[in-house]
Amino acid sequence: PAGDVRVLSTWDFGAAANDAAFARLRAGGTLLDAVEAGARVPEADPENHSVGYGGYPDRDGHVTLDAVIMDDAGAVGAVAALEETVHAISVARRVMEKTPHTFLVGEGATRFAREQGFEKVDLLTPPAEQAWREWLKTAKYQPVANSETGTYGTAAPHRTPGGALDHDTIGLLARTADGRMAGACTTSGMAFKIRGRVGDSPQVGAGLYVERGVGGATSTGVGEEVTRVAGSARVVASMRAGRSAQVACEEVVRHIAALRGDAIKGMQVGFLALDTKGNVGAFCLLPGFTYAVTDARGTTTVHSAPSLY
Ligand code: SD4
Repeated sequence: PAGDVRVLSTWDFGAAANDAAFARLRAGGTLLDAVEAGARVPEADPENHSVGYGGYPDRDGHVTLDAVIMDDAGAVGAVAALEETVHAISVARRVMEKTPHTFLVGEGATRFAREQGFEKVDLLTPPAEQAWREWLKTAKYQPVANSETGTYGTAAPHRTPGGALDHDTIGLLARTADGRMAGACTTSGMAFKIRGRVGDSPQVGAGLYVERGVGGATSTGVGEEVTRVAGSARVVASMRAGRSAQVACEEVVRHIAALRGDAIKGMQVGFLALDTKGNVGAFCLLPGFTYAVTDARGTTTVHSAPSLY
């Protein structure tokens, strides 16, 4: 039931991230501690090719990371095009806590990470390098739903050894029993993107938005389609206007579909929302968007959120 402590996040790997976030709350951590701990799980996982270490590189072979963290009291920190650092979410948090700014990018963000003591790590793992070299043979930009490899990549969606589709970005939303909330979003962005490309994920209002007394939203999929409409801010605005978390997600997906028509054929965009009472919303363009919900009773993974098509 709604009303208790609840953590919500995108894709299958969200379950492990939720568990880490939930454990952090249980141990007395703050909401920011919790969403940071959750985001760090896929960031450190070399098997996850769309977040952090092991992420697919840009078209020049550099793994570049985007992340944002925020709470409902106006605390915000973000990084984009961060390199050679595993935990982009933690660097984002340092931007929030240690600087007067909300957003650092590129070389400056990477230098700031070093100043803050984050270890320099080569993020390009052999499998990710191999996938990039494969991609270079055709260098074709063709978005494919639910597949980070296929997104701007090769024809066939990549599958993990377990057979699961190799999914995207993690967005997390967490809520305590008093209705307070925080969120985090972290990604290596589109596989084989143009160097310098920044998606929706690190942008407040696009990849993530949290508002006190209303709720939060986060997105995954082709970031350009979310950025274009300030997607997560729009979901929260719809909730503020009285729509449920579910209807708010549906409304924004429908808005994108109506706005973009054939231009987004075959592309995935998905939103998750959590209101201050703990109600969950999830909606996407195409079938196949998975998410995980954790509360005191445990974690439930929903393998296919309702979709427009
Ligand atoms: C981005 N939304 O950079 C992120 C990554 C993602 O499918 O979810 N890709 O556009």
